[in-house]
Amino acid sequence: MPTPETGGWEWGEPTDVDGPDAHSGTNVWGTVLTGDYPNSVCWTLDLDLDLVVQTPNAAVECWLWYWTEQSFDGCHFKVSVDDGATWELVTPVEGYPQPSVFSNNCIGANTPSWAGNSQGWRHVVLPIGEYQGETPKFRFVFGTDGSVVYPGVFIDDLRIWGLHPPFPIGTLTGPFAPSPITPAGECRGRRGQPDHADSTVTNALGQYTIEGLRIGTYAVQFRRPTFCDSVVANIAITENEPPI
Ligand SMILES: [Ca+2]
Repeated sequence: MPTPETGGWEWGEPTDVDGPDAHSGTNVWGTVLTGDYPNSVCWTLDLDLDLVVQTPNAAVECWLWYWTEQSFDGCHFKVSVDDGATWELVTPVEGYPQPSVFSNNCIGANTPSWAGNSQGWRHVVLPIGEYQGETPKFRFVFGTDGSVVYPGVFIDDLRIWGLHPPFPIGTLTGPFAPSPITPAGECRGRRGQPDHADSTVTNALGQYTIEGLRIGTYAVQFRRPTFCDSVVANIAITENEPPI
């Protein structure tokens, strides 16, 4: 896993008597591990995994402990899908406890955030399924105003679900042969219907297209619905290049 960009965040064992022990193990990510956070800071904790969001139920899950000045110091979670040029706020399943925080450092007016006192560790789930197919960067943002400080924000046991290494995609397409003695290419799968979830038949006597296939070599079986014979062909799917 790549080393995160930390801003002012610290990794280690928290020792502030007013702060938490780790949710599990010994170490956490925290704003300041030994005491209160400073005034007027904008700290970002970035994670760039270079992985693709694969499923609609993909999510970031973690445990959070926070104690901040309720309306003026806080933290939230953002995603960038344009290599860090812009960042979008991600809302946790249970929502942010403070709908309006304004630190004037990182956190602009009326921004939902984790702020106030969490009263212990809280389990947080951040849905990222809407970024399916994207390769997002992740960021915890922590901002404070010019006065009044508290122990801060602590993150532990972070997991991310539904990511996948990027892989190139190809398309299988070809003609449905009208000749009854030419089974290859007439149809794919059973009863002339391609069985891939993303496949479409544009014309029963025309072309078929199966999109979203990972590149590689596949054994493809062609079968006609009223005949017992079939043909198996090894077909290479190349990136964005129809193989046949
Ligand atoms: Ca403050």
